[in-house]
Amino acid sequence: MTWWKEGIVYQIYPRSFADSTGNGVGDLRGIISKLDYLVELGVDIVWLNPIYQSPNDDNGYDISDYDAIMAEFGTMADFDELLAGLHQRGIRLIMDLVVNHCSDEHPWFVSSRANPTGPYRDYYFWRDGDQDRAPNNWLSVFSGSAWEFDPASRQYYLHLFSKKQPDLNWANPDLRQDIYRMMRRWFDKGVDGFRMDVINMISKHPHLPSVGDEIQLSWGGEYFINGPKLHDYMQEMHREVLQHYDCMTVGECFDVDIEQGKQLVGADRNELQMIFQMEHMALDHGPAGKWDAQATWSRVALKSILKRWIEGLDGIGWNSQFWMNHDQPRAVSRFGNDQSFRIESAQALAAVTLTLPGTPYIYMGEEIGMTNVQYPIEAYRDLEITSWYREQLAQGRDPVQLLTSIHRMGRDNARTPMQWTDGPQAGFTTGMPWLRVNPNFAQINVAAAQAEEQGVWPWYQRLIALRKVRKTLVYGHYESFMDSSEQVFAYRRRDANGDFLVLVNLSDQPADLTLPEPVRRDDWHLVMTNRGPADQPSRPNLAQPSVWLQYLSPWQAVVAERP
Ligand code: TEU
Repeated sequence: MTWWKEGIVYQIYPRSFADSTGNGVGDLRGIISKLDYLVELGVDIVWLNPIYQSPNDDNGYDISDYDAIMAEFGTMADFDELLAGLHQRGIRLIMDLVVNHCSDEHPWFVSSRANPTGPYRDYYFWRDGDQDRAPNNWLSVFSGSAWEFDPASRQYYLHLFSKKQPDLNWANPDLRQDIYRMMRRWFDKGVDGFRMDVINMISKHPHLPSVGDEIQLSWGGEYFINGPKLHDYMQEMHREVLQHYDCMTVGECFDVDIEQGKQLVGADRNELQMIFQMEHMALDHGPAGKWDAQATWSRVALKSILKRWIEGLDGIGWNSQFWMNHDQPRAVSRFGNDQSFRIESAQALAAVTLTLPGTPYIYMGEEIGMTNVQYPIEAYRDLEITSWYREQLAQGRDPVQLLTSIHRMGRDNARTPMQWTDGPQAGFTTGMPWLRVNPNFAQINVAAAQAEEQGVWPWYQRLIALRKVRKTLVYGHYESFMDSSEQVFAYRRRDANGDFLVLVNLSDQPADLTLPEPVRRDDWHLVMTNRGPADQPSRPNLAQPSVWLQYLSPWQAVVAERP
């Protein structure tokens, strides 16, 4: 079954999607109330961010009970109803598997910390150190040292993320079997797969060595990303669990090159079916990483990254296509133009991910062109934002500069509540939302977007419908043109069942089209475009000496087909 290749994924961040109780936090019954919306949009698979019991230090990515539903989100009965509701509508559900770490409130860790000689001590990384000298100089992703001192046992434990997210020791076979048993329980409930959180971090260098001169806190990625046993663990997980279910897996993998990608998703590798390669998500990271407010990015580099991954994985594995997720800023603000061309640029970005090879992922709100926000610092809730801001402020950085970076790249940009209507709190909640609603909800909301015939939502709906009926857009050969153009992303998708030409102007200026002769001459008929005279003939023949193949308007996308 290749439903996971042909399906279109819609990512729901449950905390911000729809609140059914009025407590200001999205929940499972809120999602249940929107199932017909998902059918109307046309998506086939839902990826749900973590819904398990959690103290929410990192909004559910710190799990204290893998088998219970977070109380704020509802009950297991609500989950069962949600899953049944999705399946009744032909929509599959993939859950978020967070097994590089768990919560420090998980019983395993509580026991591990309390009993240095107990069975769970080795489920984590406990190492000697003294009060002011951690076992190594690794940095945590969420600022500061990756080690936390435990006065009772006078040892440190490793946490690559927050100190409430202790890393699990995958070298321990008992831990691995506990994880596999948990996965089977969710599969046996009918779940259709997993998105696997930072899964290529689960194998650490056995000696956990410091980086460089040991004194300076440094990023230790070389010692825990794509580690020595990663493939052993992934192939064991496949043997023990995944091969026994008709399921979908997608691994969140930082710092993976094509060769490493092939190791993870090659059809004969029996590991994962696809990964999120994150290279294009770091395009606008500067020397200071993601928070560098002055960093810019190039469209040529963006296109070459996407092309490299398409061609690099072609024939042996599969690919995912996405512009954002719950950790990234809003796509139309980052890669489009949310001021002068918000609708057109949102449409142009959709035209790319929904016509490229690979499984397309739509993050909730992308389909209506939701944008970044500029809140005062006290309005932010994300642990990554607040810990970075505190650390940088302590180092004497200018708060205005820091806020500029947060406005540009902060994860809460993606986590503001879904904007359903122009009513109170955008129809997300009848209470006070856990995170402020974007003030532009009066203009940007589902109800308004669905009513806008030439707008973003109908464009997504039509593109999704096109991809579902024309499998050439899923499986067809990919050939790109105009690779050196800083404006235009141009490519052809063809196989025995179809021949499509996709032309997208990813810029604010008109763009000349310099397609190679044979392509230019071919008899292209327009399938859809987001600009140009609304009264154009339904399917003008683009091969006529017409303006269509001479230039594209700003953010114009054209999908054409050779009949
Ligand atoms: O993300 C991994 C991660 O490093 C990101 O949080 C990173 O900070 C972000 O891409 C911006 O640079 C995963 C989850 O997606 C994230 O939500 C969790 O906070 C994190 O792991 C820990 O589980």
